[in-house]
Amino acid sequence: MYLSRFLMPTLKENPAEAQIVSHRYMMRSGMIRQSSAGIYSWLPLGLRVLKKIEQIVREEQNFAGCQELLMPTIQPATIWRESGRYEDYGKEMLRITDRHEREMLYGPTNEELITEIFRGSVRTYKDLPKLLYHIQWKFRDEVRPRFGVMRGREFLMKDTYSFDLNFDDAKKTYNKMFVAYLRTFARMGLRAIPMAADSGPIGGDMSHEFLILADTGESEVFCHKDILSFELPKDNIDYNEDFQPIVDKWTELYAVTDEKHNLSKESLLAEDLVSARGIEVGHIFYFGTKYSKTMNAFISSPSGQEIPVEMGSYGIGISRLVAGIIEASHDDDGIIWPESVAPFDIGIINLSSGNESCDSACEDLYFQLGNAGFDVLYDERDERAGVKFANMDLIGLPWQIIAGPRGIKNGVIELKNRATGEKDEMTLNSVLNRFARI
Ligand code: 5CA
Repeated sequence: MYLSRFLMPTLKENPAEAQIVSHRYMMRSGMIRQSSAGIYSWLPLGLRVLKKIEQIVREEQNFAGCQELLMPTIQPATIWRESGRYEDYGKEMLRITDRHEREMLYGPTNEELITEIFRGSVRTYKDLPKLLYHIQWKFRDEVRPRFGVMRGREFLMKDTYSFDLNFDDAKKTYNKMFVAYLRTFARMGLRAIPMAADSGPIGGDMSHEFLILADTGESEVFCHKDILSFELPKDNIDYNEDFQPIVDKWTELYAVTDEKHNLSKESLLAEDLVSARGIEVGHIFYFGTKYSKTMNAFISSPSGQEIPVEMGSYGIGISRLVAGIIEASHDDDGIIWPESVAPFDIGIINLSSGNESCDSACEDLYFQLGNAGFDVLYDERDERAGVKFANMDLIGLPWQIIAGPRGIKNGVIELKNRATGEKDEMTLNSVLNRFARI
């Protein structure tokens, strides 16, 4: 992509309303634009990151044995009346009436709709387990939408729903998702810590939030310091394994969100307790038969009885993660994207646009790297070097190729690593070879 053609309305100044660094950098780099309170358009740079995160989540869900489907954003009120949550959900639910006076709503979550789909499609234990997910926009009319996409009113969530025959199977599914979440967040360069949490309006009695620690986090959390250095699950994982030992390891030390904080029964030394702030990027729930009973999602068991199916749900805040990753990875000059979620892999800065040899070297690199499968953003604008450097640092691409007339005369460019700031002088060919090997 040529930068001159890319819609990236960068801002020099920090917008007054942006109180936390991720919101400031997302606005300044032109990733998002507010449409109304807590509702944003995703501009091309932001959408690229959102899609990368979505794809990592999708790959990890598929690998864990989940199937993707897509439910609508608008749901009928009838199913929420069946579960009893229509009134309970209160003002956070956006209620809509259609032209035929039918009550509808913009889904804040999908337990009811998936249960309705399940009961219409699955009748016997032989078809279990089932793990279904979608990646869809949600709407919650939050009292105080704030911090940009961190707490939006419209936000993108991955929500998985599980259906099992009995508690033991449901627990196995819960454990599988627990491990899948550790892996998913690690792929984005994040250490997300599972913490025992309240289940809130979703319900149920077993629930963990996954939080990344950050001073700007909205949640107050408490945990044993050793959890912060636990090893993440290994790369090659077999989902037929029993994950109880991994889950036990992560849950036996104290780690809770503030609603669950109670040290009265703990034997925890004061010096081992970390109290910190965190960003909730995922939340998993086991709620058993809460919805299947009220909504009649029954299956025939091996003994021929009709029994309510055991359920759980598992959410990841995909749009919140964009901001969460920035909170975890930035410096004073801007964002530092982990390679796995970067909007482009490489940025090329042409320090002398219009100079024939600079232009042709940059164009050559741009096309060769593109052909090798890299996403490249090429700054060929007629702008001052300082502006180009500042923009490139702000948007945080992992690699910058800096080409100036003096170097190009000798066939060399500078390769800069955004995370470390290290710069290497390299010939054009060695740059190409280097990326060919990645
Ligand atoms: N149905 C369940 C799980 S599938 C559910 O709705 N869980 S949740 O309420 O915990 O939301 C899942 C994730 O969505 C949260 O962990 C959080 O990362 C994200 N999320 C929740 N509310 C917002 C919001 N207002 N803005 C951005 N992300 C949000």
